[in-house]
Amino acid sequence: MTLRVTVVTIFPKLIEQYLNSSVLGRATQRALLDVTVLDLRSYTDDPRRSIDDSPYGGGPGMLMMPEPVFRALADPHVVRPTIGLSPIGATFRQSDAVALSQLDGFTLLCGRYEGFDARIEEACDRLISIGDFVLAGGELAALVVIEATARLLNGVLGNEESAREESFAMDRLLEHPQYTRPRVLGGHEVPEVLLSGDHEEVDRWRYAQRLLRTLERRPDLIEARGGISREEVELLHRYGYDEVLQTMNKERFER
Ligand code: 6GU
Repeated sequence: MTLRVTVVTIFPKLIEQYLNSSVLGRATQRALLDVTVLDLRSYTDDPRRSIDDSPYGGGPGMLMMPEPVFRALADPHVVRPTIGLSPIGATFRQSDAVALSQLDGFTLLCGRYEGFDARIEEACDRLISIGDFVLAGGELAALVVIEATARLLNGVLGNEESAREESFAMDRLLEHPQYTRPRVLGGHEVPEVLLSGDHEEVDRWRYAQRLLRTLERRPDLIEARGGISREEVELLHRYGYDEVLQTMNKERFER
């Protein structure tokens, strides 16, 4: 099945350029993804092709006008849900990418200027932000959403990557460290266990590394998954990583 995505933007070439490369180009070639880009300016009705106007009540900057957007959203290519890209939206997460990848399609509306006329926001089924910072427009955010979603479609990634994806989705831990050749680089050696050929031991070590990294770098993820289990504490203990456990409030983390 093909995921049908429509993007409404004033920079259609910017979107198309990126879509033709990388993972997204491959997904499109394999007919797993079909992106239609609509140029917002072609839905204007004045000779200057205006798409922005100054805000009522005064203040700096320009707002995206509602009429061209409403005309664009009436285009037969527009597949619902309609998602407005805006810093006031809900933060986009991996779980959202998973949910979008299971739809028949969706439409992304890229904002530019200081924001949308509020009636545009109301017309969208939902608003999405890609994080707590401000971009000049929604185009990069649209590409982020499309890439995060399309790479989850069956057949876009190889089997190996899909399996790793599954493991992240299930236990929500960061990736373990990985190494390729050379074995020794300026005194930094590849951990012995990875050369041992003992696959079960490698799996255990990797799991301990994932726990360790997540505890150190993203304790918020550990909290979100409800702490770490007794078996996981054991495992860290086995590899001598007691220190990281001691520096944390054990009560809070143990589940
Ligand atoms: Cl979706 N749009 C803009 N303009 N800025 C953002 C964003 C979106 N997400 C984070 N910052």
